[in-house]
Amino acid sequence: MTEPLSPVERIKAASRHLRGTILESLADPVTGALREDDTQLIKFHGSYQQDDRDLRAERRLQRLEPAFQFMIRVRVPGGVCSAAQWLALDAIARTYANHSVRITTRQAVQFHGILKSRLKASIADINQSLLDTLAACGDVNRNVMSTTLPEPASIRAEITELARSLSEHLTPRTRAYHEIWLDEKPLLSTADEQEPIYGATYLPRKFKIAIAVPPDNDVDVFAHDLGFIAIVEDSTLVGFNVVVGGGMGMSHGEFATFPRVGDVIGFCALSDVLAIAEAVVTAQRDLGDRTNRKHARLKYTIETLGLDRFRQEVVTRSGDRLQSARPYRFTHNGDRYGWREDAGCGHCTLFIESGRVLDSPHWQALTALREIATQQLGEFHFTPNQNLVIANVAPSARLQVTAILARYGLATHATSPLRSLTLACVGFPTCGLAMAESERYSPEFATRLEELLARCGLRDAPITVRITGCPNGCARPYIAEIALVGKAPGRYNLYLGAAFDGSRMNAPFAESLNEAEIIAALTPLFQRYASERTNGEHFGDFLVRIRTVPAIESGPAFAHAAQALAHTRTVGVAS
Ligand code: SRM
Ligand code: SF4
Repeated sequence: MTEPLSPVERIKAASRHLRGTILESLADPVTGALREDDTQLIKFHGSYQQDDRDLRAERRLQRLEPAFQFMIRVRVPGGVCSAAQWLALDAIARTYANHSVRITTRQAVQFHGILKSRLKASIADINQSLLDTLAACGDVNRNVMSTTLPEPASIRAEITELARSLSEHLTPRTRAYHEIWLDEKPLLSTADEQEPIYGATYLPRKFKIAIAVPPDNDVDVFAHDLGFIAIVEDSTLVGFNVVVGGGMGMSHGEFATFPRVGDVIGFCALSDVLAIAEAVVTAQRDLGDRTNRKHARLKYTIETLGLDRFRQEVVTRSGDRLQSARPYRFTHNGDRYGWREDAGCGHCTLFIESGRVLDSPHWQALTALREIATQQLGEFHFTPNQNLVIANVAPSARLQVTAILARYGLATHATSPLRSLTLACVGFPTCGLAMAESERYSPEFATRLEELLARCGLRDAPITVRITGCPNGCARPYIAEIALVGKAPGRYNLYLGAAFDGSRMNAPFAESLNEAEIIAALTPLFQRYASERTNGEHFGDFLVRIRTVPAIESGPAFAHAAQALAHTRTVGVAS
């Protein structure tokens, strides 16, 4: 018996290329929410319906509907934004949203707290600035990531251009977006409207692409459905190794779900990148699981088919454009902070804790960046690690930028290497899926770890730390050396032992710990690391070498380890 399609497939199919009844939902003054089916469709337009979870209980008591509000995600391929575009984002944050701009783990930006009545104006203003939100969420290709790092500038320019081309090539062709948000005259009939790459029901699930340039793996290329690893020979970009099948999401206690690092399936020439991307996307469109959304990402398609069969599919669909993979080596993860010079310009990477740009009593980030943008002192590049580069600053403007940053309390460096390598997802109060605090807890947890490291003589140890409020993995936690994944308020599962460069996953270590228990678990490990590590050995590799955790190389092995840990706990409770 064939399984029925998942309910979202029905909604997509009936939506007339993502129109649904969004216009009617927006016009309804009785509620701050959308009609149920439209809450699915609006994701493709770059927005999520949310409610303020801090207010839920109180509003329930008052018999009010939840405090509905919307998150808007702006698509920014390669994270590149002009000063004028930043000014538009800043104005939207202060006019329609909660007075903050949130740089995401995918080099995009989000606004939170937008009321339904202000959604249309917000999206129109974003488009006015020549950015958009179409396909920032939904079952389509999402914001394409590319490194903000590599010198020389010519390679970075090529990579950024490629990110834009991939993004453009894989953007849905529906006019629904323009009709709903930008007042384009509606088509008389959508029957002839074409979605050449996606078809009427788009992809089975979200799809993500990143481009990395060794030795930096700042984009976490192995966490993506499709990754491109640049191969530079004699200072020329010749092509890319192709990575498929990465993904982070899983569900606690559901061992058929797991994170997975992608596999390198070959090399393609620069001119073949779009063809390869289309081949991978259409293979996933046709072969992905549309019956179960928890089994619908490309990583499960590959686990089901087998990597060889999937590779063959890509070869066939792309017209035989895959060659043997070429050698590459990653040595660095995360961003490189402070000023760097290249092509006669300065680029200043700022540390923005958890990507939240706002004005507070201690630092006035919105004000500082507005001043830099108003004076056109540089461009704004969002990094894959929630930070911001003031890019392409002329030598004559460098002192001005430095003075503005200092005046408003913005730092180029975090208080420790560990904090600079810490990512946290949004979590409470906006994320509907959060089980524990993440962004709001992360600074405090980093302080606890800094104190512990200092006590162990490891003050300057570069260790990757990621915190998420639930197992969906928005801060890519399963490739961090230390990860906290929310289980319940104040309780986290602890994962340890990923490779520093993001190429190997961590392993489940302990479940449902509170802060004191996490610190107690890490203390002896840091102490041993301080005295027993070899020269240059990273914490994750050390934990694997001393067999504190196994080296987890595949998704099913991760699930197996999680199951074994859960079993130990159950047996422990029973006895
Ligand atoms: Fe994410 C869902 C925030 C990057 C895996 N993610 C969500 C939602 C929309 C919650 C929801 O579905 O209701 C979160 C909105 C929170 C809020 O209030 O803003 C959310 N995800 C984020 C961001 C903002 C986290 C951040 O702190 O920066 C990131 C936005 C990226 C962007 O600009 O496009 C973000 N999400 C990621 C990543 C990391 C990445 O893409 O590199 C992942 C893991 C990689 C992957 O996709 O496998 C990720 N998000 C998920 C998942 C699990 C998907 C899965 O395969 O199981 C969900 C839940 C879902 O899709 O059902 C989710
Ligand atoms: Fe929300 Fe979970 Fe993603 Fe955090 S990891 S933003 S809690 S969905």
